[in-house]
Amino acid sequence: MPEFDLVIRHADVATESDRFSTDIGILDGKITALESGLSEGEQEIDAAGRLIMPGGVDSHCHVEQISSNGVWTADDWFTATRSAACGGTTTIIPFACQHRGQSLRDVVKDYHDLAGPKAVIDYAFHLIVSDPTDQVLGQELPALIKGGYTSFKIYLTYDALMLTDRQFLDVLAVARRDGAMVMVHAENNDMIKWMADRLLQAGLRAPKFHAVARPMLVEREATHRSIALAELVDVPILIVHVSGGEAIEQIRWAQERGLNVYGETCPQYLFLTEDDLDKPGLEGAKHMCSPPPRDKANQEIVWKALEDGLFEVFSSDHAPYRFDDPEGKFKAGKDAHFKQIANGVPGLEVRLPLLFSEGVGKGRISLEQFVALTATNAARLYGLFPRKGTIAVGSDADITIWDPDKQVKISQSILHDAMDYTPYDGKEVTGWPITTISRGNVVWDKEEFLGGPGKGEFLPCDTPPALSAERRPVTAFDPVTGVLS
Ligand code: DUC
Ligand code: ZN
Ligand code: ZN
Repeated sequence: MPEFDLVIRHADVATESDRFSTDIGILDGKITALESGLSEGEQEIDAAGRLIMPGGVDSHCHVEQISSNGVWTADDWFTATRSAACGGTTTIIPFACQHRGQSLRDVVKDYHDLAGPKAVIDYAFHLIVSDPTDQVLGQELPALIKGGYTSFKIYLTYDALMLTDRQFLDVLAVARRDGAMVMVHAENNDMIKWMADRLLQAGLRAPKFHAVARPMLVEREATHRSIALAELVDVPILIVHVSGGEAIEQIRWAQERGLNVYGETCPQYLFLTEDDLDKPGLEGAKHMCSPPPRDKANQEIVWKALEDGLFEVFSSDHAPYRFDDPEGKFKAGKDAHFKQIANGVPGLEVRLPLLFSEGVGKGRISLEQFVALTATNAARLYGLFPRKGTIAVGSDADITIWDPDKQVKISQSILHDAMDYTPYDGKEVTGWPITTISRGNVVWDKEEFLGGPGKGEFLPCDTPPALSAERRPVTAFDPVTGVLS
């Protein structure tokens, strides 16, 4: 009887802090041995000449979620997780999104019903809180946090989802009291609406005006405001999908003050620009997301911040809406104006290869940084480490084997999501995940998907470690009890 279900031989392993050669022994979905010369496994993989890394953890993606404009994402839980697996990702953390009037508990149950039978890889949930009633704040959130939903996203824009500053403070206070990470979509709603109304009145309807109505300062203002509100409550926050220099300046300012403010960026801010929204006809819609991609100078600033360690995580923000589909981007019709076009871009499968090729391959970030940004930091930030995000004895056997020299021209035809386009069409990359292993099972190998629906497991998240850090209130007012301390 072999000692292991699977042995990976001659593994050149990269983690967030280390590089070593070893065999990897896997039993019952866990890594149980890391040393050379392991005894035989029931299955064996020879990884000589390849690179072995922890499977990616994509901590920002939208799966089977309905937008505030009433459009469903193109991917369901099967196609999204298949696509993730084929791109080297083994854990995703999408959202369970509360719309006003809904009980969060019911929302979470509904998302579980969708995910359970279809997920190919493991998953956790962030909660989108859009209706922080007394019931939600006082009962549902505390119970859900105990149940392993230890992160929330809140919006400062979109009429249907956004919170007022006061509601945001209420959510922050619950996060502080019960131990949860708050993620913020930081854009100023009134500034956007004020500009969008004027643009539309002037007959300016094309996709490129999406970017005109959401300039960098809209993001800068909301980023700064979020930092100030979190500072008042003295609780960590993470600013999601940071697009350029002015928001980065705010995060750097906060970090230099010693505040626990984290940042996330995404492929669209490294590889797309606002010029992509100005492509002929309706093509620009393929590149519409919020915040929008900025100019080349901002793209370079985002790269620099990634290199310097300002960002904690690099996520896809996969928000897929098909281009040529009456239920997709143009559900409101082909003559829809920019506010009516569904807003988001896909990216689950290309997130890792894009950053590997342009970041590691071009010498901008180290391999260790790559692993940290794409797997380890997200696992740690959201309370999944060390089960996920690393290669260590006792961790889940979530492993990606890379061919660092494989040259690939990205096109929709090689991807495994349910989309009809990729915004990265034609981009040539070097390095691709050729095998993906999810809890010991090979789910992607030799350009073939081998996984199955329902094999993914729900991952309850622990208290994010940042919430366990010592507090240092900035005022005499205790933000949880409301009394002077
Ligand atoms: N925010 C997201 O996080 N994703 C897609 C669109 C948006 O506004
Ligand atoms: Zn957002
Ligand atoms: Zn998103």
